[in-house]
Amino acid sequence: VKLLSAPTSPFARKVRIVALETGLMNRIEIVPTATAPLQPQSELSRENPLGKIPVLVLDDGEQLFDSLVICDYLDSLHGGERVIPQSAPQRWQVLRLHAVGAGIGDAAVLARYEESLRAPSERSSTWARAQMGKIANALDWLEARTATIGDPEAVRADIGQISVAAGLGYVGLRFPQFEWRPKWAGLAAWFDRFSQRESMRRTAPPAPAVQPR
Ligand SMILES: N[C@@H](CCC(=O)N[C@@H](CS)C(=O)NCC(=O)O)C(=O)O
Repeated sequence: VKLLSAPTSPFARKVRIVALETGLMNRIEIVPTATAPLQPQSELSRENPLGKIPVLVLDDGEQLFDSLVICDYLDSLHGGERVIPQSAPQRWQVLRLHAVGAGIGDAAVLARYEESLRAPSERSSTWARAQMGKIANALDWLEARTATIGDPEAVRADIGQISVAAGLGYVGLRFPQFEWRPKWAGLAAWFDRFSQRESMRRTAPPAPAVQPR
């Protein structure tokens, strides 16, 4: 199968982490794919009508998206403990945690697009600030529940942990000036430990190029 992906996408990273955690990575060919958020008729829209990555293209040509659907599919292909728990109440708790991590990713991607894709005259700092406010709220929510996010060194990571880690990694990559660690120190400690996992180290996004002054 082929994974249409980009090294900096938090959603594609989540899928790659799941593939590594479940031993499926060697069955997946990574296809670097550019997105074009301002061009709804991009080539990518033939694979996913929403024009977004990640997309998993199966051997019969069928496309799977979005990232949670891909993770659920991959989770059905291995015989080990599930990344997405099958039974309540863990299932709802883990999927809710997943939603918070994915929401951090969504807000950060929207704020990033506002800064990097719009013409300066069209940019809204109010919009970007609101997205960063949502991220701050999510960090508050997570900080209050750090003890229940789950053991960062557990043999089997779950999709909630993976989603939160991918979201936090993206915030650090795109908004280094948003110094979240001192304020949300419990979460930062959890993230540092989770980041030691091999699946996290092997999917770490490339460091951004130093901006010329
Ligand atoms: N809900 C989607 C979100 C995917 C997403 O937002 N991907 C971004 C890259 S990080 C993208 O492809 N953006 C292109 C666009 O918005 O046109 C998922 O979980 O897969």
